[in-house]
Amino acid sequence: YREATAATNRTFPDYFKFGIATASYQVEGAWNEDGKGENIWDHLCHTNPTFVDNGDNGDIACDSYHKYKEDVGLLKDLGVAYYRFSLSWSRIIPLGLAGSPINQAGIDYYKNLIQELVDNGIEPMVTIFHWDLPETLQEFGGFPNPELVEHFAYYARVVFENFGDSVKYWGTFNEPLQTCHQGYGTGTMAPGYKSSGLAEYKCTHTLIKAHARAYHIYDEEFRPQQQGYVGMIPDTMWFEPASDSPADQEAAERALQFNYGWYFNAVANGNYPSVMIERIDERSKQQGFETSRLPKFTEEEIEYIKGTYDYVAINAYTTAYAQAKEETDPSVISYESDLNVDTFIDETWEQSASSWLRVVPWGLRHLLNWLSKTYNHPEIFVTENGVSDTGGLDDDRRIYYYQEYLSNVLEAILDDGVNVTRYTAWSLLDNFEWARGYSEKFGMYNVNFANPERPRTPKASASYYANVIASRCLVDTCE
Ligand code: GBH
Repeated sequence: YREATAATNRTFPDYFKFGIATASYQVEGAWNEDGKGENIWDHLCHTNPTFVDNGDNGDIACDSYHKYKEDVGLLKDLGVAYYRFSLSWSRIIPLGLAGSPINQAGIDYYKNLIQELVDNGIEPMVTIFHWDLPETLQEFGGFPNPELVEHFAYYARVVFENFGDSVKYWGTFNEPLQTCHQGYGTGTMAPGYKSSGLAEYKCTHTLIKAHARAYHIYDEEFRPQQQGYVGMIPDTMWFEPASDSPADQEAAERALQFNYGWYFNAVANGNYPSVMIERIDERSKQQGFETSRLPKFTEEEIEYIKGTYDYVAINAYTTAYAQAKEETDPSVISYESDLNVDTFIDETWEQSASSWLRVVPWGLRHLLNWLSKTYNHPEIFVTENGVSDTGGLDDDRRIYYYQEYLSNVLEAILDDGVNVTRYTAWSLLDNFEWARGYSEKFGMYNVNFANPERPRTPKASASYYANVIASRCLVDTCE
């Protein structure tokens, strides 16, 4: 199919699993059917239609709520070992509140989907939260309100109880960086709050405690019977030092810590990265705060949070250069100035349909090596990786992207000794790409959003991926 290079003509080890992902709000539709409650994306799209390009919303999306059997058929055609999808909190608990009523129809929908997967030999990998917070919880303040820990604990228990016999791989939070930084910092995602350097730190503080709480609930109440695995699913781009200078090297490491380490250092070691604590404490003091803008975990909390993961996950799409810069005005209150790193890209890197996403395959290999080194050689799952275009079935550039990124995964495994055991493509279907609506396409299957039946059509990348999975090889012939 494509010319073999040194990297691409070797095979993936037998234990290695290929999967593909979606998320509830992006594909399900049925936004108010069968008792589902409103979530923050329903609310945002309906009350502020200019927030999303073209006034798009997820009311119908891919209609996977009704077409899940067909979706499982597509997964079967691909030959994936597992399907990573997320649960809609407000479909299961319409108000979201701890102790509030459970919607049986919502439970049934996911039971049916899981059964259909199991019947077809596809393992379910379930994300508990992928950004669609019940609107009622947002009215109570959302993630910056510490009460959210209790609401999430209630929700987590309900899903472990109902689905845990069949689900062995759980992810608590998808890309918590986006939930907090974009949701409550830059305001570019629902609920759209702009409180950089303030609410976003409180958001993260609550979210990490909620994660740890769910992990312990699983550990104590469900793991003995269910024998599954629980992790968090953070994301970062790779930050490549702009030069060999110690200042640029340090800037790149600091950027990784402010993005990935903000979440995963807490999960692994019980606290925020020391570079975050030092910088934000110091800047807060200069700014006249009595206590740091970065909340503190107590010793007890640190012990409780430390080690709450059974695998290390990474959503990774792209790369930027990182460069040291002069300290900006110390009075500025924002995450960006707390971090204080210049980032830029190489304009020759291939573009996608997403402004933030350049095609930089080698970045993934660097990132996997960094994760392995930073977190003591754990088992690593790539939980999302993929590329957007503006549409069309002959998606040649998507095939190129997958081949080259997977080739770097293979080199990380075979040449660098990184223990990557899973790779998850984003995404099965063209879907609701958040603030970009339906304009950016990530799917291996095209969805015709103009047709009420939402027909799916395989793109060339679907048959490429099916071939890779069947042969465990990225080119026509492997050695
Ligand atoms: C993931 O986010 C999500 O998990 C998934 O739901 C999504 O569909 C997929 O990837 C594709 O985007 O607008 O300049 O502020 C990927 C990581 C990082 C992508 C933040 C959007 C916002 C850039 N995201 N980014 S900007």
